Amino acid sequence: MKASLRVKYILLLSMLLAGRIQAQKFTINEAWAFHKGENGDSEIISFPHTWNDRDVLDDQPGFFRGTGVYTKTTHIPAAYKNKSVYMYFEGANQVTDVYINRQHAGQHKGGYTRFSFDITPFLKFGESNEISIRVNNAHDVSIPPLSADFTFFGGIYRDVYLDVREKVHISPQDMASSGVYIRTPKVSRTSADTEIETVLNNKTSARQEVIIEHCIQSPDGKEAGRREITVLLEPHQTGRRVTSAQTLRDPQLWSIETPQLYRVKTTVKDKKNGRTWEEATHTFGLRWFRFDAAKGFFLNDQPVKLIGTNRHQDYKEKGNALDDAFHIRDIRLLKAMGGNFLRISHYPQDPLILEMCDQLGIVASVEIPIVNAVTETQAFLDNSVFMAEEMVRQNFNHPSLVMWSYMNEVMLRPPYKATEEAYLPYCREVNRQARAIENKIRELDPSRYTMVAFHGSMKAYEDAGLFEVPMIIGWNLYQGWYSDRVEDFDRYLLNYREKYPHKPTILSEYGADVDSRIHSFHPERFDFSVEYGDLYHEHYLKSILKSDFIAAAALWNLNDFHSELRKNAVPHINSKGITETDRTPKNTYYLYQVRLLKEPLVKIASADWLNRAGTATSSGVCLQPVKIYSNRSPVTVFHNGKKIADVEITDGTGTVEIPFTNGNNHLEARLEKENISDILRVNFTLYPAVLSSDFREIHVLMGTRRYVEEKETATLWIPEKPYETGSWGFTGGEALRPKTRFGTLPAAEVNVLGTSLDPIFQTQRVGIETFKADVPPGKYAVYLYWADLSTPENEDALPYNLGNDTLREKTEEGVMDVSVNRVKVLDGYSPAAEAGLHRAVIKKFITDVSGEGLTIDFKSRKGNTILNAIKILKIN
Ligand code: GCB
Ligand code: CA
Repeated sequence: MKASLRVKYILLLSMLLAGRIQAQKFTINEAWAFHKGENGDSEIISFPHTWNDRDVLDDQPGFFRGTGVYTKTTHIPAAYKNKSVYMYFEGANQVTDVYINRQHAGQHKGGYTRFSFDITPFLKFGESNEISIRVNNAHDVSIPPLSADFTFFGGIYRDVYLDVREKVHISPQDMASSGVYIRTPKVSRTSADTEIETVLNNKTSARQEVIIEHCIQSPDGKEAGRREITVLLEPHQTGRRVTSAQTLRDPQLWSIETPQLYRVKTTVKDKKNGRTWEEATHTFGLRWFRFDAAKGFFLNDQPVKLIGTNRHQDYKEKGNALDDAFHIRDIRLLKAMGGNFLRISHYPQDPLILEMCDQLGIVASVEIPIVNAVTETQAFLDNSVFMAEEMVRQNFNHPSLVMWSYMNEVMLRPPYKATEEAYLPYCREVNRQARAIENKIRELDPSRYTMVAFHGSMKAYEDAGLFEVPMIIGWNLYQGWYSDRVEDFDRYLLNYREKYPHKPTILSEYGADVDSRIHSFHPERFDFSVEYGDLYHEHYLKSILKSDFIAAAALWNLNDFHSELRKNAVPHINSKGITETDRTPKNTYYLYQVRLLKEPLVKIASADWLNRAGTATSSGVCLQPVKIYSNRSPVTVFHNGKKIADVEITDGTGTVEIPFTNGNNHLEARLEKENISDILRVNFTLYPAVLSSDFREIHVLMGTRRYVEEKETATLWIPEKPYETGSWGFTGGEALRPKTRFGTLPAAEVNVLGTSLDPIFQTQRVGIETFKADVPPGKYAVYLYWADLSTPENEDALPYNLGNDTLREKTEEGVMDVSVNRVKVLDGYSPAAEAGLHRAVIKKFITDVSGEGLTIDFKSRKGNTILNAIKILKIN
C-alpha cells in the first residue's frame, strides 16, 4: 500500500470507529497483485480491471478465457472483532471464488450481477489478512450467456467493497440487494400507499428486540411520513423480513420531466437502550404506469412515446472495466439526444446506470443474459432463475424501471440446426424455462411488466409457444440491414399486429452498422456508410412515431461495442452505435436530436466528413448533395458567404446541392427566425475533368461506390469510374459482390490482416484489364493495394448476422502479370501466395512518365486479375 493511501485508510478507519455511523462501506479497489492463468508473474492493478482489453482486438482469433487470480494482504483492525464484515462485489465475470487466509469464503456464478459474502468467520482481527480472489471466464454451458454478439471480458471489472456492520444489521445477504424493498402498490395524484420491507440479520448469540423506524422525506426535503415497528430477533436469526406500511398525501410524482425522488431513512435501534445498530438511506419514486396493446405506454395516466437506445457497458481500449464517470456520461448522452428510454442490454449493468435513469427521467428495462440459445439442462435453468432473482432484488427500488426481461433471440442459434429431431424438444424446453423464469419474476415483483426479445422469425417463437409467456413482446428487427429492404419492417409489424392485436409491444432493437470513415452517394445495406445508416434510421423512426402500438423503441445501439468475432468495416467491433466506442457522436445521433428535442435545432449532416473530393463539371465546380437536419423549416443555406437555397425540411431532413470548389468551402445552415446556425468547413479536392499540369495525387477504391476518409492523414479515397480520355479510370472486370441468402453485398466481410484501414481493402475489381490516368509528365509513385478476399469453404457461420453470412464459393486463386507503361513489374503474381489470404499487400512502383500518361495493365495467368485500390502520387 502506498504511504498516502495508508494514511487515508487509517483516517477512514478512525472516523469509522469514533463516528456515530455504525455501518461503513468503502471500496477496496487498489493495489491487487494479479496474474493470469494458474501461475506466473504478477502485476499490480486496481479494480475495475479486465484481462481482455487487448486480446479482443488483435488479429489472433479468440481471447483469453480462463482463470485470473487477484491477491492482496490487508490489515483488519482489532475493532472489527465485534462487527460483521462483508465483501461486496458489483460484478466480476464470470465465476468468482473468494479465499480469506486460504479458506474458501464463497463462490458466485454469473458475470453481471452483484454479490456479497460474510467473511467475518475467516478474518484475523488486528492482523494482516490475505485475500485471494479467483475469477474464471471460461465458457460454461450451464451459465448464460452461451454465445452472443458481444465480448465476455473476464475479470473484476466493477467496484469491490468492504462492508462493515454492527452485529445486528440490514442484510446485505439477501442476494446482495439493499435489504430494503420499497413498494408503492397504489399511487394517485392525491395519495400514495407505500410498503417497506426490511430484511434483518442478528449475528449475535442473544435475542435482540429492535425498533425499525422508517422516516420518509419528500423530494422537497420535508418529512412526509414516519413509522416505527418492533421486532424480536432470535439468536443468530438471519434473513428475517418485516414490512411496515404508510400512506403519503399529495405525492410529488416521478415522471420523465420531473424525475423527483423520495428518500427513506431506515434506523435499526436496540429497544432496551435506544442504541442505534444501523442507519441507511434509500431512494424511491411515486408513479404508476401501464402498457396498452393498442395505445402504448402511459405514465401517471399520460401517454408517452418511449424512444431511446440499448447500451453495452464497454469502451474504447478499456473493455468493460470502466470508472463511474463513464457510466454516468452514457446516460447523459442518451438524455442529451432527447431519449427517454433505455433497454439495459443484454445484462444488468453498473448500479449507476439505473441511479442515473432515476435522476434524469429515463424509463428503463433490464435483463439477464440469456442470449441466442438455452442449454437444455436443469443446471442452466437453475442458474438463470437465480440470476433473475438477483436482478429483481438488486434493482427493486428504481422508479425508472418498468420491465424485467430474460431472453433475447433464443431461437436464433438453437441446436436443431444440427438435427431436425432436436427441434421440438428444444422448443418445449425453451418454453419450460421461460415459464419458470417468468413465474419467479412475477412472484417477486407483480408491479412491473415482463418482456422477452424475439428476432424477426415469428414462426420460431410460435413453435416455442413464447407469445403466451411474457407480458410484452420485444422485437429485434433489422429489415433493410440483415435482409433486403427497410419497407419490409413495416410489412412485418403489420402482419404481427393482425395476428396478435392484444399483446403489448416494444421494438427492442433496430439498427445499421456505420463506419464514420465511409460515405456514399449511392448508399446501400452493408456498405457501412454514414448515409445508409441515416436512411435506415430515418425510415424506422418515421414508422415508429406513427405506430401507436409500439410503446417503446430502443435503437441498437447507444455505442459501438466489442464483438471479437466480427469482421465488418472495423473488425472486432459492432458498429451499430450512434456513438463510437469512445462515445464521439456519429451523424445519426444528431438526427435523433432534431427529431426528439423540442428546442429549435439545425445541423449540417455528415459533419465529421471534413475531407471531400470530386471531379469538376464544365462549370468548374463539383455539385454534391449535403443533408440538413432541423426541427424547423425552412433552413437557409449559404456556401462561401453566398445564399444557395431555402431548404424545406420534412421529417427532420432536407437536402441541398453544394457547388464545391477546390480548397476550403464554408457552409452555413441558418434558422433565420430563431437566429441560430450551424457552420461547417470542408476541405475539397477538385479533380479537373482533364488531368492538367497541376496534378498531385489521386486515391481510388476499386469495385465500389464508397468514399473512405483516412482521418489521420486527411486523405479521401474516391470510388472508381470507367476510363475516359484525358481523365482516369479502369477498363474491364466487375465489382466483387459476395453472395448471401438475401442478395449480394457491396463489400467483403473479411477482417483484413495487417491494417486498420480495412475498408480500403474490402472492395475489389475482379477481372480488371487496365487502370489508366492521363497524367502530365513527371516522376510518379504508383501504389497498388491488394488483399485476397475469398472466403474459405470450411469457415463456420457467424454467431451474429441473422443468417446473412457470405455463402462459401470455391474460387481459383488468381495469378497475374502487372505492367506499368508496358514494363512488366510483377510476373506471375498472386497476393495470396505472397501474403496469405486476407492480408493487406501494398506494392509501390516509381516510374517516369513522359508524354503518354500512365497505363497499368493486368494480365491473367490463372484465374482472375484483381485490384482493391490504387494511389498515384506525383513526386516531381
Ligand atoms: C441482435 C442481437 C444483438 C446484436 C444485434 C446485431 O439481434 O440481439 O445482440 O448485437 O442483433 O448487431 O446484430
Ligand atoms: Ca483476438
